[in-house]
Amino acid sequence: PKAIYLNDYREPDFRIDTTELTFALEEDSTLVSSKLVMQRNQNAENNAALVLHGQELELLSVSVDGKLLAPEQYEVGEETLTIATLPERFVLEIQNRIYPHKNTALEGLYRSGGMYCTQCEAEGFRRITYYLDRPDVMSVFTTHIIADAEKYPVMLSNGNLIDEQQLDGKRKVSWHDPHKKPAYLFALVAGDLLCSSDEFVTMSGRKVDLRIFVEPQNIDKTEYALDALKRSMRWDEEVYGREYDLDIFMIVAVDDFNMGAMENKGLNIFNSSCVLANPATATDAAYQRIEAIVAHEYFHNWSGNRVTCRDWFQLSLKEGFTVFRDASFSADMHSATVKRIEDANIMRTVQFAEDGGPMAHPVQPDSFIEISNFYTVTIYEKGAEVVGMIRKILGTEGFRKGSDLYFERHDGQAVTIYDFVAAMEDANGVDLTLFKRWYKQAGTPRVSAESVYDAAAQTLTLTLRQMCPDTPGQTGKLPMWIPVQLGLIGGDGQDMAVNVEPASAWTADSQVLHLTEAEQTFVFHGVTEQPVLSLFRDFSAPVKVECEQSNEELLFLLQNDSDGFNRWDAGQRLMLNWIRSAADSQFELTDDARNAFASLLADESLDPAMVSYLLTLPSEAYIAEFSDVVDPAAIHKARKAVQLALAESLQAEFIACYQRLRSDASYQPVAADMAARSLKNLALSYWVKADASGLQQAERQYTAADNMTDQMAALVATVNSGDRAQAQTLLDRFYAQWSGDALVVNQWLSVQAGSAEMGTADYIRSLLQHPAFDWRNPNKVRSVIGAFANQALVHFHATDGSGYELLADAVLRLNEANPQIASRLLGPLTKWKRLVPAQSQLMKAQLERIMAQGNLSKDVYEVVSKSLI
Ligand code: B3K
Ligand code: ZN
Repeated sequence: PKAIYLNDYREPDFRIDTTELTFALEEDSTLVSSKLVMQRNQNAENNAALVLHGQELELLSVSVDGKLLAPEQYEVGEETLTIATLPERFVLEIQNRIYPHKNTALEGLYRSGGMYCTQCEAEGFRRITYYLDRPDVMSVFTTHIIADAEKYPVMLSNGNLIDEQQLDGKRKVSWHDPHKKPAYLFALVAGDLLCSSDEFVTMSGRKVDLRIFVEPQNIDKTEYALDALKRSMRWDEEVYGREYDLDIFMIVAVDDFNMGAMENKGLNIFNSSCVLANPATATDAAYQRIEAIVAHEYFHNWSGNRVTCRDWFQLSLKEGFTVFRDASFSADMHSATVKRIEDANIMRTVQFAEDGGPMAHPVQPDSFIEISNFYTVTIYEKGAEVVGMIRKILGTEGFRKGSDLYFERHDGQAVTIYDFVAAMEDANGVDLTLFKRWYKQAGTPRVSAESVYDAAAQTLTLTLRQMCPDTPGQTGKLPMWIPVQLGLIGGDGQDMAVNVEPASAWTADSQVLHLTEAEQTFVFHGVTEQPVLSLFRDFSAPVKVECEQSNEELLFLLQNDSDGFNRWDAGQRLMLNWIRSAADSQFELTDDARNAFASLLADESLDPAMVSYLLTLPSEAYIAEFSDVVDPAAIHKARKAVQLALAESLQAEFIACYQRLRSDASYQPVAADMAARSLKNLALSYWVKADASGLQQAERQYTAADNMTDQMAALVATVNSGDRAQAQTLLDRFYAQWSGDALVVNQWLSVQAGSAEMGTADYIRSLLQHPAFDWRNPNKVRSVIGAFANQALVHFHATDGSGYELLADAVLRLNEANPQIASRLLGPLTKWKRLVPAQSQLMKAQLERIMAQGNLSKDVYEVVSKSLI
């Protein structure tokens, strides 16, 4: 397999003005006819040949301007169709056959259950027909679908329905999308589906039909997504001034889907787990995920569809920006602080690990072998953080001016990340040249802070140093522009008013200090007493911070910081210190710490969702990020010791908190109730650790629950209590109740597979034999293998290597059938260099075993080969 380089980008030689597709959906195959009205581009050489992309297509015929070409007039390669001699303008017609029933990669046109659906991003359209399958080729699409009228009463594509005809037993429908788009945004669906409808009136007064299509058994699970969609549409109008542009917006839920969802123009296709919910079957976390993904895909209509990417190296242009947009939306719908905590957690556990491993890449990569491997936390989440830093630098109003200019300038175009930055610069008269290093340099910068207080001069001198470690292919990195939002807190717990020198490095409105060099010293004046420093408030930059602060100072920040994010962060740092000091598995809380946490639990003025995060221990994955050599067994033991100490010393407070937050009101998926449930269920999880009365309460909650949030929380608490018999009793009851609902069964699988109490490799192998498991369904693979390798870390890292072997077996099994899923599963094994030597060798051996197999897909090959360097 060969790498593709950004530097090799060339404009396309041809364009496709219109694309007319006809799909005849037959019993075992599909006949695709395409009619492309094409032109040679001005800059193209006169004799440039037309090279179309195509994969696994059975070519039947090619004609140009109505004349059938003889086989010697074109050349069919492994993944191309080349036509050498062509006029300036021409009509190209191609017929080919494809086999959706055999498509297990879930890219292109495939079957999921009884329905047909498509997934074309990034390069799936070439599995449908020969085409210029690249995002800078945009065309107006018309789609005809012909299929059995009874089996496929619903037939959908992008845009508006323009025609419907009956043809003896079959039906033909035609859709037309007036907006030019690249092929990756094409979609087709056919099936026996039901639909929930609603409508939305846009800010200019146009009525838009909203429809969610599902298989009949799921029709009672669409209400929340429809509501989230309407709120997203309104929010994008109010916050970004963006209005929807077609008369209809459709969402379809499918069970077999590689990712969460896809933003096809006017016809979003969703993994059913990311759209279907009702109180009995979906947890609060699922509701929030659905809200965020519905919003994300909808927001793509502007940031992605109307303004798209020039090439796939620009993927973060649409993904980073759209994640940033959906995060702001979620922050507005729930608690902004809690949303920031959740996002920082993902960055600091998953993204920092990626950035420190063999697959580290810049937000704008220079090369890739398989683009599917680059739908990463770096492109998505770090890309969103980079956009967030631009907003920190420009302020909310300046940022909005920049986004207005970006949409206005580039509507209908396929552009680059630097076009986005240029719009931000031009709208604000700011030079972001230095800032652009965030897009080109991989790796997580480290920032260290040292401060000296001078009581006589009433100054605090702060020295900040940054360095960014080498990453594969990148050494000697340059300093980045790092916005450091900060505060100095006085003994009364209040922020001090300060002046900073040099003044040019300080934005007083947002309390942001601009660090732009490897080392810089700043002097704060008017500092009347020795302050406690609160750095990187609101997680103002995706960096690792090194700042010596005592446990007393951390406790002070936990209790007093005006920035909610840093309150939480101080608590995490404190708990991390405890866990590191509990290496002999013994730990006792100091009275001060106990009292501080007790008062947080009792403080009814605080947002319960926030308190729940304040009392949640750092995850094992996060703790691992702080070890030079990772010992998963030691981390697990030490964390457990601290957990037990908290559970025992705060038992009365947890019980009181639990009782206070119990509610007999019926379930509603609204922010305030979700927040209360999250703290109540956190309290329960500690209570079960403290004594047997907790386990009894968990069973009572399980039995009484009228909603999945409380039922699942009780089940998880019981599974994690270590009482295996009671865990099995509830697991059996759960399965008996829910075996008919695939999405709920997936939750049941992942509770077991991801549990440190249950998820051993042997147990996982037994789950893989369970009738509820199915290798063809990505959600099930994620629920079992993904949960095991990413959550049950002590078992994944079992000393006999059984966990690694299990994962490698799964990768090899899926390598050919579904390369994207196979490659994604590999993540945990790629971290082998960070582990203690014995584990490290065992992990490496499994990577080598995979490498030794012939026929590796590009996806798997790229990750394994880069990991072994
Ligand atoms: N753009 C899609 C991702 C497609 C993944 C292709 N392998 C979902 C999203 O980010 O909205
Ligand atoms: Zn996206």
